[in-house]
Amino acid sequence: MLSPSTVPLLLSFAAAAVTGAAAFLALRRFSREETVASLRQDVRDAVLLLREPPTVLVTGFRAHGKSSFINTACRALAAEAGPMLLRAETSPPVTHSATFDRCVIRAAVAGGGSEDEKEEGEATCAQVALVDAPALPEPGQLTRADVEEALSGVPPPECVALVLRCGGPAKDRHAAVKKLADVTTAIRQRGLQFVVVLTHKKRIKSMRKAEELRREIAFRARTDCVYLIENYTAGNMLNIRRPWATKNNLETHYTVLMIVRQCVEFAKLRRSHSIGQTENGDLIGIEYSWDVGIESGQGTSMGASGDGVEDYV
Ligand SMILES: Nc1nc2c(ncn2[C@@H]2O[C@H](COP(=O)(O)OP(=O)(O)OP(=O)(O)O)[C@@H](O)[C@H]2O)c(=O)[nH]1
Ligand SMILES: [Mg+2]
Repeated sequence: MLSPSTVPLLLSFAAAAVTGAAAFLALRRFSREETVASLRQDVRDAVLLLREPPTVLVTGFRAHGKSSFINTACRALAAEAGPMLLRAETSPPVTHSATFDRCVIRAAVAGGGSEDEKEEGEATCAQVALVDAPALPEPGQLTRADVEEALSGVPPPECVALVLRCGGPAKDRHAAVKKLADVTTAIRQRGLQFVVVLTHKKRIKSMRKAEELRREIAFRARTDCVYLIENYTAGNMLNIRRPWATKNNLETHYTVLMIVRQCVEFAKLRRSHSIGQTENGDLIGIEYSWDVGIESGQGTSMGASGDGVEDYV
């Protein structure tokens, strides 16, 4: 039984513990915000080193979150807060692609966290060109020619972000994953590097499941550049307390900035392989030594025999 004199002592211990935990959480949040700001600054520095904005093609199957990924990237790159601004049109899954035409969204990259960096950011314009493209045909009908067509549009991509939904019906997901090896082979044969973006991360129930999925996709696509992300969506705007405000999520911010950083690096690498300079500093293209071209067989259904997947499992 506690004596009455110990109660105030216990209460002050409890208060101290709560204050300590709150301070620890605030410190941790502050340091995560600092990390995001410094990553954004790193993206900005890398973009400014390239003389022209890098061009990233965002492609994938219908309603897997391509346009939402672009909106998410724009928000994180511009360090926006408050209402979610939609640069690319999104819609709930329907029978046809919500994105009809290829369009280029120029995402501005803000400076880091400090006032000096922000002022400098406003003065020098750093941009990343994100190409929002109509969806690839459904996995069952996808041909090599379809992937070729997606890759050969204007402006020519320097890197590809291949968007795949984690959640959704298992049958659809399985069909999309089955085609992954073929799609990524076609991208590689075009001399392009790519990242795989797995959207709807919250649908994955546990960290273990998320890691298993990441490994499986990495294995099939033969790349380590696989990222899981929960996009910001129009649905996030329905905040009862503050209507139309979308709360920023540090994990989403960090992931999308990491993806863009990787794409910038791939674009830089591609330019160093493909671009020469004339005497007056103009850029000229030269052939890629590692672009082996697409094999014949255009119009044939990719992996129709079911191969191209089993090869990797
Ligand atoms: N919960 C959740 N919903 C998402 C995510 N990404 C996209 N969505 C939702 O999925 C639906 C389709 O998203 P879009 O961004 O329009 O997909 P898309 O790939 O551009 O679609 P098309 O242009 O029609 O091929 C929308 O209702 C989005 O709000 C995500 O990471 N999490
Ligand atoms: Mg779209």
